[in-house]
Amino acid sequence: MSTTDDRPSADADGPEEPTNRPVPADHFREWVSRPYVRRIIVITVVLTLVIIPMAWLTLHFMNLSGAPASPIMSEIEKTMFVFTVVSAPLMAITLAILLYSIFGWGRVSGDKPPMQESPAIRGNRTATILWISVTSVLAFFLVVWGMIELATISAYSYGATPASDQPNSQKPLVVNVTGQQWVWTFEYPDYQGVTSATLVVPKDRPIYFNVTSKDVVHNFWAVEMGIKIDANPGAVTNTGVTPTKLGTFNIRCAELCGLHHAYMETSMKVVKPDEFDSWIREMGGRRTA
Ligand SMILES: [Cu+2]
Repeated sequence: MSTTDDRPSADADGPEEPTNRPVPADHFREWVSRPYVRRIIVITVVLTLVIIPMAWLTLHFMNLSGAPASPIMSEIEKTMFVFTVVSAPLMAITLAILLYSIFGWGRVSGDKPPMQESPAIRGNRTATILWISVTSVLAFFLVVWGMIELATISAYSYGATPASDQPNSQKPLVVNVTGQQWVWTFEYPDYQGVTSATLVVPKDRPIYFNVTSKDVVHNFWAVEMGIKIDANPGAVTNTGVTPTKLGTFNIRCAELCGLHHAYMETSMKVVKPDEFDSWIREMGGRRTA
């Protein structure tokens, strides 16, 4: 009963099932119209429509800690969301093929011969042109978007420009950040060198950070602000941000730095400008610049 031409019996909803018939180069349309190809396309569309709201929900839960608390973080989140949306169909088609391979063709047992392999569409001109143009457009979009966002974020973060050279009418608040195993220290050079284990800053004022380390490499990460930079021993790195939301946010070390790395965290309090001034007075500081 079994010959190489045996196929599983055709089911009610369509006689077309994968066979090893060759696909001529101009028969791409015929291939696309096959029931199993059409089913995979439908699953891809459905999964895409599921992935996009899931990405939105993930962002929503991430933001429960207060993000985005700066224009930088808003830009980063926008980029994460847009990139997830444009890559959702690719993730969906991969999952669709995987799921259909596992469940769509069913289990083969007994006398039933295994489903024969579908013919390759390798060398098909339509498929090649479609594949190359779609991926090129996607890659081009990601590069252009990425470069624009990088420039935008650099402009917000003050990059490596010293605080005194800022064109901004509002003078940035300088904070010297020092990492050491396993604590952070914040010094305010404009206020007689007030130091604190908690970072307190006024809202809506640019903050300029000089970051360094006393021992090994750490990484200063102000989570909801969207800034992160290495703290290297013997060198100073710079970054900056303008907090635009009142509240208490997280500061973490983002570079594995030893036994208690996971506990190397503190908080960042963004307060109203007058509250900041009274905090400085409480700390015994006075404006020196
Ligand atoms: Cu560390």
